[in-house]
Amino acid sequence: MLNRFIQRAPEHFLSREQIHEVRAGRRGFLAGAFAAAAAAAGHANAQGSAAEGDANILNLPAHSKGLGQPVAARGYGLPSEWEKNLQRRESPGLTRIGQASVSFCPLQGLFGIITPSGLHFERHHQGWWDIDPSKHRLMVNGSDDSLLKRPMVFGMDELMRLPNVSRMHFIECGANTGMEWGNAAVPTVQYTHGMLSCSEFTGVPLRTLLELCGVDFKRAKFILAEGADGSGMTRTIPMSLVMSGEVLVAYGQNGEMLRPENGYPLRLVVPGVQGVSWVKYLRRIEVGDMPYGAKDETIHYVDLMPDGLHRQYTSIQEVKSVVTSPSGGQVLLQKGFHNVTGLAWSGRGKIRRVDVSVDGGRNWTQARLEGPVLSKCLTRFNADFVWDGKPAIFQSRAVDETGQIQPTYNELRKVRASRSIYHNNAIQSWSLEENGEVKNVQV
Ligand SMILES: Nc1nc2c(c(=O)[nH]1)N[C@H]1C(S)=C(S)[C@@H](COP(=O)(O)O)O[C@H]1N2
Ligand SMILES: [Mo]
Repeated sequence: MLNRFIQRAPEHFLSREQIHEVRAGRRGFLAGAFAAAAAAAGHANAQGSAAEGDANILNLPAHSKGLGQPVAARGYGLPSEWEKNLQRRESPGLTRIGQASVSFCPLQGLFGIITPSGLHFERHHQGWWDIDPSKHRLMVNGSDDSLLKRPMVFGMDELMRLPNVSRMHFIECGANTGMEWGNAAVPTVQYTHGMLSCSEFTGVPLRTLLELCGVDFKRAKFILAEGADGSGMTRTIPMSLVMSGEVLVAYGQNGEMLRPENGYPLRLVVPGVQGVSWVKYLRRIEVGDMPYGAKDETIHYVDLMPDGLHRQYTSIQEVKSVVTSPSGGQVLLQKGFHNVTGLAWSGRGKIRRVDVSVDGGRNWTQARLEGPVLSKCLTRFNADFVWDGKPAIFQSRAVDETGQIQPTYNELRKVRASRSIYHNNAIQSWSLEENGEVKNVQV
């Protein structure tokens, strides 16, 4: 369809005779006779118009005639050689050093809702580490002794003996789409929306640990989470989220241990809340009775409002969606049918509905939500599009189960102006030009 396999011939129609030749070639080979294959190869030289057929199927390549690789040639499997283009990518010049930067997830090339762990976006304030799990500890304490009876220090083996749960959730950096506040700034969905990923996380509900430590839940209203890396990452999280059982002290990601880039061996999972609260290399939880006012919640991750004041503690990621394909930088090679696909999510719960427009928001049709549709998780949507060769503008607009609707840029700027960095959930537009190229635009 698009430029994922640009070398693939657009048409695959074969004549009845050609189909017969292909089948005869296979049988002939099995019988030890190569005549049919040779004839097929001869035919392949006459490769021409689409109506002639795709000659690739007429050849018997080496992999049809010899022995393949043995088992366990790779103890840990890797993607195909042909998929090398699908990579996390840095935005050059975004930060001075790579240790305080972001790598963006290639949303344009992914299917379904789960992000392969090796393509999960990365955001480090001071670089990543591969910490020895046998030496890692998690301390749970109170801001004063009356809030928590038994301060405790857990090793990984102790945590992993406790009852665990596995849940699928998205994580989105609060700064995702932050470069687009003023105008269309970056070319691809990888850079506009790629600080977004979704995994199945496994861990112990934080509530379980707090119960073990004897927390006074009537008076303890907040927790502070602290990471073990040099960034001094600390965030306040309201106890109400912890009490819901959703906040996890997680060690598992997509069936295996967390990747080092994503906080190995322990990270906090705070469903629906911006990524910065998902503290990696988690080393300490403190229970308190008021917000901590840490640096990463007072001067960073705040919203600059039209009156010049900053709004703090806007942690929930509001309803949002994006068409991931066709998207900026891709090329439609042909007129006719194209599947339009994308992702929708909300920090407030499930996605109720996604509408898609192909004319810049004048007309909308309801997209198909592909299951499962889970709370605070990515939801995949699909819609049909038949391209007549004329320009088009793709948009998607999500509605969540609380009735929140994703705003247009005009609607969002009326409330938030355009000098913010964080929490941009506006409708994204991709313009399809007559030559098939797709570009980032704002309408
Ligand atoms: N210890 C620690 N935790 C951290 C960070 C960090 O730099 N150090 N970055 C935060 C930010 S801003 C985000 S968006 C998420 C990114 O998680 P990821 O790197 O697994 O995608 O981790 C958060 N947790
Ligand atoms: Mo972030």
